[in-house]
Order: sequence, then structure tokens, then C-alpha cells
Amino acid sequence: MITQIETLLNEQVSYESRASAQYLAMANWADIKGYNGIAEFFYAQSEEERVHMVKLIKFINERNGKAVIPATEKPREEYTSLMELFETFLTNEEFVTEKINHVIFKCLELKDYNVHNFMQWYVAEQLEEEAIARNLLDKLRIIGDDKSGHYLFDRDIMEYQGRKSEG
Ligand code: OFO
Repeated sequence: MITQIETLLNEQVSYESRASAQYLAMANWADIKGYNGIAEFFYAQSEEERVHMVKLIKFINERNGKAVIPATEKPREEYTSLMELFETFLTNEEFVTEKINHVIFKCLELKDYNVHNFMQWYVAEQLEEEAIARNLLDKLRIIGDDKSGHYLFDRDIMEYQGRKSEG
């Protein structure tokens, strides 16, 4: 594997790992506050990011590269509102998308079409995750500070999560 690409993929491993830890902390925050649906949503999101990370690790090693397991920095634990929680989610996903786009740009530049092909799965995942984050933020903007709205928002997410895990 081209060394420059291997380095970028290993950096991507660390971004996915950071996202997984961050979403776990967000699930924890929501759980403590009593938002059970939102907690389930972020527990699942954290799990998904871990899957993204492991997929990259296996791919690097299969291609005769050497995956590096990153140190995890302590994620942010406190949020002032649901709005801030979901804004952080979107910002984080936008950051990851930017990094994935950079890997793809480099693959084309260095003509590594195999990695380019592999990364398409991540592009599709990012599109979906950013759309979910934007959709939830739109709903929160409509709800504003209404407490019963927050209650219903949490319940809707719980139902959505339930349907998702049933497949
Ligand atoms: Fe949504 O971050 Fe992974 O790819």
C-alpha cells in the first residue's frame, strides 16, 4: 500500500475511534438526564463508528499495511441543551466527511483506485449520517424550549431506534 495512503487511513482510524468515544459520552449524558431514546440513539451511533474503525483496521492489514490503534482522548461530557448535543453530532460528522473526502482526493492523485473504491462505502455512510443529524436538528429548532416537545422528540427517537434494530 502507498505509504501516504496508509498514513491517511490510519488517521481515519483515529477519527472513527474518536467519534465512537464521543457518541458514547453523548449517550451517557442523555442517559443520566433521562432521555432514554436519545441515549439509545447515541449508544448505537457509537457502536456504528466502532464498526467503521474496525473495517478500516482490517482493510489496512489485508493490504499489507500496518494498522495503528490510536490512543483515545477523553471525550466531552457536558452539554447545555439537546440542541447543543445534536449540533455537536452534525459538526462531528461534517468533520469526518471532510477527512474522508481528503482520503479520496489523495487516492485519485496517487492513483490508488483500490482504496478509492473501498472508501465509497464511507461516503455513502456519511451522506446518511449527515442527513439524519440535519433532520433531527430541524425538528429541535421547531420544538425550541418546549419541554413536552423534548419528551416527544425523545420518544420518537426511541421508536425509530427500535425499528432500526429490528431491521
Ligand atoms: Fe460517521 O463517521 Fe464513521 O465514517
